[in-house]
Amino acid sequence: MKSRVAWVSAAMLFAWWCAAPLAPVFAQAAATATAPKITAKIDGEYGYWLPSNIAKQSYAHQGDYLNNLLHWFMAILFVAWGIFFVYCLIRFRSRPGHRANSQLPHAKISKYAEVGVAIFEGVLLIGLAIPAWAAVKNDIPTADRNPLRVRVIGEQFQWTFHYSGADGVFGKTAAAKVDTATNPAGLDKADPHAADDIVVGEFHIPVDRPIICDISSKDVIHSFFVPVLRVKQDAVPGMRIPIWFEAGRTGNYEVACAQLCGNNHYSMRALMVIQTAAEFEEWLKVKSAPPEEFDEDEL
Ligand SMILES: [Cu+2]
Repeated sequence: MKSRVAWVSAAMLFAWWCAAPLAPVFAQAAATATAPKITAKIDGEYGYWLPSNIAKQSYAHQGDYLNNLLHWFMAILFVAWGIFFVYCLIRFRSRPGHRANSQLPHAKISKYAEVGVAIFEGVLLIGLAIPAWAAVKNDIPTADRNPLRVRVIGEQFQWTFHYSGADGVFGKTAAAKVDTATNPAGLDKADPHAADDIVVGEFHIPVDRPIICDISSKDVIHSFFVPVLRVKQDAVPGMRIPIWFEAGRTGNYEVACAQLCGNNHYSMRALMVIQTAAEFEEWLKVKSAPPEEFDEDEL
């Protein structure tokens, strides 16, 4: 009897020990269950391979090309090495009259081959990868191409998009003014430039016009990810990191977070609406208009 009580107590203690660390997780999940939901139909094909590519900037297409090339290259390597492996298993197996030898051969040729591969990889990194990445990050569209600048702010677990409005100047922001529900960008309403600023949870952009996004985060590291535009950039607290792209097709697409940023990371998504220039200007006008005064006479 005594031992049964001891066993039950031990089992209960063990269950509590397992479940206790989960309590804050459940509490946080309940608090953030109000993450924005996307009800619009998402365009673009999402199949077994990459999603459709609607980007106009060249790095998006070069990336897809390199991705395809590397997969074919790896497929050929995989098959070739597989055949060589099976050949070696049979050729050097232990059998009557032949003892399998586990000693590595000390041939000079393999040492030269290894040094050659290391030099080749160094050339690939310094001569190809670093210049390619520098071109993507540094060749930002200049003012003559009339790029649209949008601030993108990540937080657990939503994206906020801040537009400068008709005056083209962002209003002042301050961390002390941030309120997730009423002022997610921390806009200083006293600043005259802030009057026409637009802060929304939906990402509206015009088609066929370069977009420069300044990515930042309010809490942990997130990652701004638009699969159909081949855009991915970490959002790091305390930094404002630019990334640029240009959409070539209108429609509804999805912005995701590509950095495991907490237990509701899966729900950190936003609707991206790519519109014609006229539709986008109309949307800007409607959004930046001051709220209508309440008129008692109209009742
Ligand atoms: Cu995130």
